[in-house]
Amino acid sequence: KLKTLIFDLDGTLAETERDGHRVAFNRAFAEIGVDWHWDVALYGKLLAITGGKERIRYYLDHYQQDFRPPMALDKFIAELHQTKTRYYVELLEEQEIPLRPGVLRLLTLAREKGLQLAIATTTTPENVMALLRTSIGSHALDWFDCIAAGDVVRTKKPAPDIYDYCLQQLQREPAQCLAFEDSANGVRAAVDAGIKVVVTVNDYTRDEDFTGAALVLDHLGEPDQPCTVLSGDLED
Ligand code: XBP
Ligand code: MG
Repeated sequence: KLKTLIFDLDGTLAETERDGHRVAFNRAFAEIGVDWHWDVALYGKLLAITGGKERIRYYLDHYQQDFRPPMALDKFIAELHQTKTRYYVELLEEQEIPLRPGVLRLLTLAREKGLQLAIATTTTPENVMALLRTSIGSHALDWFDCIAAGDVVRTKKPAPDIYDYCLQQLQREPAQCLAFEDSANGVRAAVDAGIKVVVTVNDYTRDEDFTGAALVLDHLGEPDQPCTVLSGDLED
């Protein structure tokens, strides 16, 4: 029986990538004085690599081969990523990125029905807190029994590790859970953890391969319809 809904954050709870993370990366690049710029199209390609630190490393390897960091590469990436996180949190505080359509309704309905909520994301814990705080309010942090984020696991999505971690923390079986994702990497992670997954696509992920997903939707917002996800068919 369905007990727990597990949500990805970036692209699923909110459209954080293009006007959030991407802008924060660019502000961090400007702060350290490099002329790198991730436009919307390039960022779309770089999204194939999950995790901000992993994405920066990939970019250096493939687009900036001549760059020599002023310190050990790992330290350089870690510091640059911390700067990026600072800009991302500032950006959310300046201008809220709203939840995607239907998300708040589903969270509210799930809570009313006694379902447990969790988050399994690649992004940094500070970013999860900031997004929940600015889009819903600080009280929303208490809605989630597990917030599994970032470096708490060694290998990020598409590896199933973050979902495995979440299941372990919650002492749940995969069959008791339903995941919500927006990307092929996220679907792979959930499916490989044995969890059924509903996809809500966005402009960056629309054409990706969602093999293994239980359902692919444009979004969760159908205000006049009963919420199909909770109506039972996925519980079998
Ligand atoms: C999200 C990500 C993250 C964010 C940036 O993937 O890949 O890297 O873009 O976050 P998913 P950090 O939605 O599949 O979890 O810079 O904090 O890593
Ligand atoms: Mg995502």
